[in-house]
Amino acid sequence: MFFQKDIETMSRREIEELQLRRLKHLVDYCMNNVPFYNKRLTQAGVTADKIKCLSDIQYIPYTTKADIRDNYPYGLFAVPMKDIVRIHASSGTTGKPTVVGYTRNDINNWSDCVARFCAAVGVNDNDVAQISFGYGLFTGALGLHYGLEKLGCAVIPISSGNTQKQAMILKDFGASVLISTPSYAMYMSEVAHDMGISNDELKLRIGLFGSEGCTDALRDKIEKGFGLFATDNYGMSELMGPGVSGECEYRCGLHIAEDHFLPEIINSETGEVLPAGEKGELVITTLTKEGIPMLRYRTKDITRLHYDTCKCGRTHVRMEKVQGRSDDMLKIRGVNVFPSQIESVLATIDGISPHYELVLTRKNYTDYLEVRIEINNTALLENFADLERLQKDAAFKLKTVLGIQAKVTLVAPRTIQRYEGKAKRIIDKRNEEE
Ligand code: DLL
Repeated sequence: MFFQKDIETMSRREIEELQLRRLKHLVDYCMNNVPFYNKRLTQAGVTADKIKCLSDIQYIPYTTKADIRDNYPYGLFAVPMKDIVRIHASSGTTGKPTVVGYTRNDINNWSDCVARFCAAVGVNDNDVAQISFGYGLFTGALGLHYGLEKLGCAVIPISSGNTQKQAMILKDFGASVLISTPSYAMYMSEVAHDMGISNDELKLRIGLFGSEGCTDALRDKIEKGFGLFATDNYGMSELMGPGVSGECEYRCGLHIAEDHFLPEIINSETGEVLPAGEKGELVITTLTKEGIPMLRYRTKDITRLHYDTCKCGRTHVRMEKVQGRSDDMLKIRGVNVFPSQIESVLATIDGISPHYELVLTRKNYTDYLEVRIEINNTALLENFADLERLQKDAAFKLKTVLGIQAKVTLVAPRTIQRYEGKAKRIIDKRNEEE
């Protein structure tokens, strides 16, 4: 099923003409409304009339998360605050979040993009959709909410957490579509079965999962666990939120909404643009965003693009499932966590050394983070009260900055392994459970 068939099935020529027109306008728009871009573009000698074809995009400098951070909170906004109707944020690499703002048009385009990928896997106005993403600064819940409402679904904004209640509502309210991270869906299906709820009592038929990767093995388990058709969708707050791309019923890649996003694949080390079909880092230019436009934003997500027309009839390019990151960002219970954030917290605490290890585990399909920190004074080991105070202080500060609970384990001086080269601080055991 299509939500905007004319757009979703445009010929390649039409798509490229539209993209070029929008790209030229965007360059002008950024030049005139965002001092940061004005400086960058001027330094690079780029003006809208120098962009003659799509490949001329290569002359525009990349934008990174650090650029957003350096202009915290609103420095990259292209409109005055009176035109912003929504603000979201995601984790930055330091304690400060990455802030994004939306105009009314942005919200409208965003909900179109979300409605498209929902319709593409068969969601329609008869559906009852349970949104089990956390409502808040995270883009997942409200992004799906507006898109599903636009499609005419009955939305249950239950938010995340309280899993037994989630399972009860799934059954009692007759939800036919579930929206969550894949790991939370898996956990919820186990809780539902433990509560004695069988799939026959549920009306679930489609899962719209995203915000983190999902292996084929996990997808199979969720499908069996809940008796639904599990689909993947992708996005990020800096670009909009969910809705950048999503699978169709054939699940052979995620269609990127190419009228709003212009994708490129680059070599993440050299910055060189790679030919179609090669694997590398996804770079996206937002073609229509008014609130906080992004010129060649480096997503750090590794994937590959396929331009052949899909069996579903959609012509918009498909990206393969995200295959990893070119930086060290971790997704823990759907939340972005950077080891550098943890380091910045630890640096503020007296009594601990800069040596630490992050141990990630998964139990009941839920991620757990343990931060093992070395104390710097053996004498502390003798004093239980001081140790406990230190541990609580670290746990509290980590929770404030990361937004998720971490278990803090203090260990004796010189017990964490030292490395001569790049330190290996992350021990990820999460796939051992699957
Ligand atoms: O996770 C937006 C989103 C919400 C997408 C709900 C889909 C559904 P951020 O919190 O800014 O935004 O995190 C963005 O999450 O760069 C990827 O590394 C990762 N990610 C998002 N979707 C997927 C996916 C939202 N389907 C970061 N598969 C991105 C793998 C994903 N990784």
